[in-house]
Amino acid sequence: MAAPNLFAASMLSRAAFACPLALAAILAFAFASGAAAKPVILDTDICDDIDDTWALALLLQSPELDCKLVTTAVGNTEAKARVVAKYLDETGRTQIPIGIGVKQHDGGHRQTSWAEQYDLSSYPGTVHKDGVQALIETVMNSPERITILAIGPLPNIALALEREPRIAEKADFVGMHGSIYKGYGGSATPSAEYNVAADAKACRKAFTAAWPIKITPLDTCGLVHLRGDKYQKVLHRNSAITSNLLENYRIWHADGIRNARKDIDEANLARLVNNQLNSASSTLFDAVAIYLAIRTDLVRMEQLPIAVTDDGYTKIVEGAKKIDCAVEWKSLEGFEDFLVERLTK
Ligand SMILES: [Ca+2]
Repeated sequence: MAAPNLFAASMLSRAAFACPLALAAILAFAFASGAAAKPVILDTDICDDIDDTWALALLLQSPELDCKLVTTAVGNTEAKARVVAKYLDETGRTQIPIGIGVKQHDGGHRQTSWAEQYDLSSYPGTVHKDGVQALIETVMNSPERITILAIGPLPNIALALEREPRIAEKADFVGMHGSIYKGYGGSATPSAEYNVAADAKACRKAFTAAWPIKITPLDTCGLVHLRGDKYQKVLHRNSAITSNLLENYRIWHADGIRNARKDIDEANLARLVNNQLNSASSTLFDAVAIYLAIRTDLVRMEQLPIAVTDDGYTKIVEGAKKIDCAVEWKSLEGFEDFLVERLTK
């Protein structure tokens, strides 16, 4: 967080001890009265899993963060950029530049049909064809320290570090990566987490660079779902942020079922999609990385020496670079409330 104004600063230490609610009110005052937001770049593999779209929505709804660029990662990064552009256009945030990341193929992804008709040249903001260069320039030209918020595999970040290693001196790195003590679904055995395993070499490059690193591994991010009243609040909010998010959720979910059951008829497909859409979110891994760029009070952090193995594990290895890891929730419910409050405001 950037320094709040003098009034807020003078009240912070007393309020932090006296009453958490008072602290929240003072922080809200600080931002309402013009405290500078933290500049961030979002590097996202949006369209593979749906949680990136939830993370993007949370970022747009968080006044503590000022998004200077969104870069798309993995696969058909141009098709993914169309989804980002349409979402930013629909939500009135087209001042945010978009960078097309390293393109790996021309195929489709689970959400890309949502923006198939969107013409990138009609995006009112800037679209950089070389997203990696745009990321480098955004970091190097930023008057203040910037945060790279990475919520996918890291081919863009690895290439950026290769082209311009000095970005690691000018940026902080916050990511959704790895698995320390727990694996998928809270299992007692660590997993080769997808964002690491999909490009372990790139992750190792990012995790050994000179910048400070903060991650939410599966230990925390793998446990986040919205269900019940919390999910219903998002479902029925009907704002540009939530309705476009839910449209993407619908297309993503339908596409997943179609891929798994090629012979499914339309009526059955609609029934299955509606059941899911009306009841709960999927696991919202990436939303926790956005939260970590703002606050860490709801998680327990450990600074650990982390090495990335060739098969995609993040292991504690003496002598490896120390990384701040969110290893456990102090209040998962508190985070879910935070997420719902942000998305529905
Ligand atoms: Ca992701």
